[in-house]
Amino acid sequence: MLKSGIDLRTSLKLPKVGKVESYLHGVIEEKGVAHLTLLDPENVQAEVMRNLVESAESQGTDAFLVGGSTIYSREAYDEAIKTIKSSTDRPVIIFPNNVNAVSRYADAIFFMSLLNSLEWWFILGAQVHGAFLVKEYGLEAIPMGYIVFGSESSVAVVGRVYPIPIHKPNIAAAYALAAQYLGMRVVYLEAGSGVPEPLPSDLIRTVKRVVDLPVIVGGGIKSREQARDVARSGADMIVTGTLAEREVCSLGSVIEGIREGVSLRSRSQDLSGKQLR
Ligand code: 1GP
Repeated sequence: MLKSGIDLRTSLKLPKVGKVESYLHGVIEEKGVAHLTLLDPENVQAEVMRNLVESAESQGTDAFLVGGSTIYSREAYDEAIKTIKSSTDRPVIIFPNNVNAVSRYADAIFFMSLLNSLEWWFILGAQVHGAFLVKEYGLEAIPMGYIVFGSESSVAVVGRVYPIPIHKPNIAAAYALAAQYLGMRVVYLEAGSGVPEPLPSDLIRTVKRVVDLPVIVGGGIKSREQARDVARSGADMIVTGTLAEREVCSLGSVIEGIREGVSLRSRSQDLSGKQLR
């Protein structure tokens, strides 16, 4: 109580974890890993979007991300999100490349900072420019640290990334820990869409050992075995984009690979929860 008699204690309103983020936490608790299907409206024709979404859902995907490094048309983006929303009950989350990708029709947005960009715009500029729009649309914002590896992918080039070597896991872990200490609630380790290989297991393991946040891993995951290894290494959420767009019927086998990875992970832990290897 202040001297004036005005009690300010009730005025403290802290940001809450929203519905979509809680849902993702629930999926991770229940299944060990959440599978996210990424759709880029620039790669998927409007006519096939509905079938693709229904097929991904029937094969067990847990949520949809919508985004791509070169999206420019707000109208096309809005239309794609409306189609996806009307084809599934799973959450639809914006995975933005820029301010253009803030759409009122999604359930949530990964409010992300590209931590290893050399451009202020991708670290904080676009976020400042888009923040009021997110508020106006009532979108659930999920604060995320985005870390991009390699230099060949579209996201690395468009995002002016200073590439982190994939064989220096401690550097990646330091970025991830900085994200945690800055208050971000999820970290995304990105190999880049369509790259030949997913991120290596020791990189994912090291990051998981260091941070307490859910870790998303994506880029280059196209087979059951790759999905199994990424899940086994400790990823909490796994993203597949290119495979979903080109060969949606194979998503089921990636999701099976994830389940195998989770069960191998539990077997390699002792009763105190420590990793044996
Ligand atoms: C890209 O991590 C995602 O942002 C997905 O990558 O298209 O290689 O599955 P792929």
